[in-house]
Amino acid sequence: MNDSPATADALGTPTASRPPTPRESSWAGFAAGALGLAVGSLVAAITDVIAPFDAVGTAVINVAPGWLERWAIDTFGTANKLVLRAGVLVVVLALAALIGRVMVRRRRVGLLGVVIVSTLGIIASVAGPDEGAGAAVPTVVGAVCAVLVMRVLLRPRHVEIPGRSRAPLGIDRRRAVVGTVGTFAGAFVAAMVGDGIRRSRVDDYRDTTAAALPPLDPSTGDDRPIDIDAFAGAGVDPSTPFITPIDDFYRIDTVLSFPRVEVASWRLTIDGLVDRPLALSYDDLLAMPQVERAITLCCVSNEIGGPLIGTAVWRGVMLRDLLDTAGINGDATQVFSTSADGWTCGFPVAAALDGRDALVALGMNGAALPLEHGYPARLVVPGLYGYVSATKWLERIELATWDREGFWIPRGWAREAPVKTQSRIGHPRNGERIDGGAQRIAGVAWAQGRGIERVEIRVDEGPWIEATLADDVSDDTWRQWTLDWTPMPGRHSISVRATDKSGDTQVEQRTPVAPDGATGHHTITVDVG
Ligand SMILES: Nc1nc2c(c(=O)[nH]1)N[C@H]1C(S)=C(S)[C@@H](COP(=O)(O)O)O[C@H]1N2
Ligand SMILES: [Mo]
Repeated sequence: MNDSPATADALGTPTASRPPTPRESSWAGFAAGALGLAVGSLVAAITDVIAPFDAVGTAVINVAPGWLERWAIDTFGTANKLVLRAGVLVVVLALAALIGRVMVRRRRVGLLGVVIVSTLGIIASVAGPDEGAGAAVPTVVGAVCAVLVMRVLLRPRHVEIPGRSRAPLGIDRRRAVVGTVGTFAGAFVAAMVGDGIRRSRVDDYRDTTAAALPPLDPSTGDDRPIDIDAFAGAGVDPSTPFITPIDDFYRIDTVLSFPRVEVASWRLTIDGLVDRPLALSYDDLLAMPQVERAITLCCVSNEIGGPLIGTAVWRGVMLRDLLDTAGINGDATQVFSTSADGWTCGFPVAAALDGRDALVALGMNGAALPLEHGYPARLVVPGLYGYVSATKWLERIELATWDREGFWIPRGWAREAPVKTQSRIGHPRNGERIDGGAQRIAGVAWAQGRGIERVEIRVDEGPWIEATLADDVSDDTWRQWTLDWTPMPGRHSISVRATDKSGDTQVEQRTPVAPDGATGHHTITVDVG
């Protein structure tokens, strides 16, 4: 900021002065940027609006091209959001360092940089479906903080030179280092406090939503409750219990912080091409006949053998009952739904009416839906991948035509996406070293809507051998299978293929997950010692 020469060392003895080096100014920018981000996050936590950081990450998800998102889910799986956050952090701090460097010589250009970055933050923040102008405040406060701190860190020191006036000394290296480190420490504390506030808020919300649903009452038309622990075959494959515990249930969505829906004022709107639009409260839905169904849900992005699949006992209301009440207009071809976070998807009207158990689910595995899985209500449609059907934090079901496009469709995924027949080896694990002697190979196979007829295993280049199937709980759930095996020592490859009840056998040919789900056999390699 000041490069006029002066003289004095740290003790006040005159020496040659200098402006901050590019390195010092970059560090100052970096530290000030970190503080700005953290303060923004803290202010957002206090005022209960979206953190600028999350807002930018969400904006990246929304504008990213489909191939990039596919690559991210493919490469990082459910850790993709962690990677996204880290990416946003790196980019913002790199920009802050650059701005710090520019600021020393060209203050206005530096300030312009701050304005541009914060404008992006503000736009991203106020763009959220539930955010107002107040969401801009954290970014503004954070940016102002960052600029002020940067000025302090890069301010030249002045000395009183006897007999002369004040002379700028240039930057004091020690003070710059201490100031920069102190700023990082401040950023850390602000980030931690903000995070603590946010966590406790989510915990409070979780407590208010954890109330048990009223038990099913068959005398009022509800289903008989399913005894989750009593499912046959529950222990067939130790790595894959028949019902997936909530904590192990995969989670895929586009939000960085899930919406906290106010249940008292929440309504499920059913409108569009219907005779009688509906707006149903949570209690309205609970007052309708409740059904309980075990249904396997899976993600189109699940690689062969991958983890993005789970089976839960879903409890709620039949979608077709709701649509019957609303009265579907004959022109409707798509059931198009929207979530509280503005995510959308759609599936053919036929899938809601063809007799399958499409549900508006309020409960999962005997409790209210967990926040992560869509509280207060979500759709579950057996036989369709989640991205076309399973809207979490459900707010609106619109009867529409196919000119409406769900979130993933313009990003390169198929409009219609029935689940493909698939199978997975759960035990042993790929690459595992196992003892010789009697072994058991085990896993699951699924073809929701059609059901599993047969599962076969092939070891090395041997013949396909039929596995033993566990109980056939329903066509909408996966089916566990086992095969006893006494291997010879050495390395073996094991493959699995399933045949569904319509007679189709999984093809060997591998295709990628996009646009409508992977094909191919799951094959693992084990070393028998
Ligand atoms: N609101 C919302 N609902 C959503 C999504 C989303 O991104 N946002 N993702 C869908 C996808 S791609 C899948 S596979 C399922 C996953 O549901 P789960 O997270 O409960 O396993 O939710 C679906 N519902
Ligand atoms: Mo998905």
